[in-house]
Amino acid sequence: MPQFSNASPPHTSDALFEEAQRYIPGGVNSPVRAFRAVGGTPRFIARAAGSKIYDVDGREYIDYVASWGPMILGHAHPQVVQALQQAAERGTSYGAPTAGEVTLAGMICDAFPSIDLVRLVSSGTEAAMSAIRVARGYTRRDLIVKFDGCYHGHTDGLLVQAGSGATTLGIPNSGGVPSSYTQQTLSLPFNNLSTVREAFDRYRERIAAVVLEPIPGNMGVVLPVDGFLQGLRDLTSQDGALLIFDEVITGFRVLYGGAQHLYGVTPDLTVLGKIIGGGLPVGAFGGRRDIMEQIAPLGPVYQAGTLSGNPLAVTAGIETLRLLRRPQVYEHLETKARQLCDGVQDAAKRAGVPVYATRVGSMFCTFFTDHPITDYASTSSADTAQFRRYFHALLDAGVYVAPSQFEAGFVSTAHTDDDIERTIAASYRAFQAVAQR
Ligand code: KE4
Repeated sequence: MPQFSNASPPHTSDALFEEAQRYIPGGVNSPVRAFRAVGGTPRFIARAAGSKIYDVDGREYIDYVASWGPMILGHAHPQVVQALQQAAERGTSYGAPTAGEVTLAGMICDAFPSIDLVRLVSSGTEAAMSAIRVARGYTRRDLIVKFDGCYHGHTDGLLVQAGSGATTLGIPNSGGVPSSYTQQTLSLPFNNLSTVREAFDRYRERIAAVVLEPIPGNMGVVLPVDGFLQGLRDLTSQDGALLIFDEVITGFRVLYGGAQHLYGVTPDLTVLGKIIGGGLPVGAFGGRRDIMEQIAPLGPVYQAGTLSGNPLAVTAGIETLRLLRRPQVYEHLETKARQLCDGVQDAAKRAGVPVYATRVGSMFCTFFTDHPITDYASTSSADTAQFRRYFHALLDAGVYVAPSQFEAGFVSTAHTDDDIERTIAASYRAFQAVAQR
């Protein structure tokens, strides 16, 4: 066991990153945090409040990562913090049912009419993995269709390379995943209904489910083309397969009822996470009663978790959703995010840097390309070297965006007009830095 010296711990990001790499693979507990796509030292964060985060070197940043989505109210919202403090004094985990779980589950079912029953878990990965299992258990079929560039957590069967056609079964894109684990997965191009139709023709009545992010946020933000989501709904219904919306990012983000409310398409199962935990570990999967009644202890599909429905986590989730239910919240998020993204796009134009900007509500992405981005293959046109320069110019100017071209940015209710104006000004200077190279 490492012996911690009693000297004062390192207090700069550089020193902490060096120390972290002694104990943690890559010095981080999730790969994207390591800044590998942009280079440089990840900033170790000391604290956060509202729209700001503060690193251990005392620098302040306007934050658009929002812990990868959960912090839609900004950081350390007083009402959430107070509820957590009170909950902690009542104990942190009991391994027994609690009233809070009933409240949060009820709020989720009220927000998503497609969800009759919901099971709380501790991460989006766990929720997606469990939804896939119950879909297979319900349909008694094995094949799963996903889409290139959509991420549903790190469950083995979904870690497949971008597909190459409607009939090529998945090949692992991660070490440690036996090829047999991905042989039941088809990965198809997003926004391309004809390849999905081909898959159903080829594998008639063998596909258990089609799973997707209705608005992908893991290849940057990509918008579903008109008719794509409804087309998937029709194809799955006709074949007896299930439609699973992974709304870990979009749930309670683009609207209180998520993307399924925004686009008016009803999935059979929904995967949730991030916002429903208010920054603490919560995931959830739910849907039609006849499907969810397959889950233990009611049915034969096993699923379990020590900290599922954890009292502190559901407390943060309940307070967050209560605050999101207030009138005009999503209208204000829409106005603020539009102001930001229009300003950034105008800044790029003034600096002469071609960008393709996407946004749905308060989730957005600025691709460094002049080509439209409609699927994973088209994201290859993005100039990641330009993004890298843009990222560091913003970081040096006190604006913290995701350290990868292929992630989503998020506006919170805590971002002020001053934050937005400062970000637009910093973006213009960052675009100029890009243009000068
Ligand atoms: P978690 O297991 O990380 O809680 O959730 C997995 C997941 C599932 N579905 C979607 C649509 C997701 O976006 C995610 C996780 N998102 C990434 C960021 N794009 C989490 C950040 C990270 O991996 O560190």
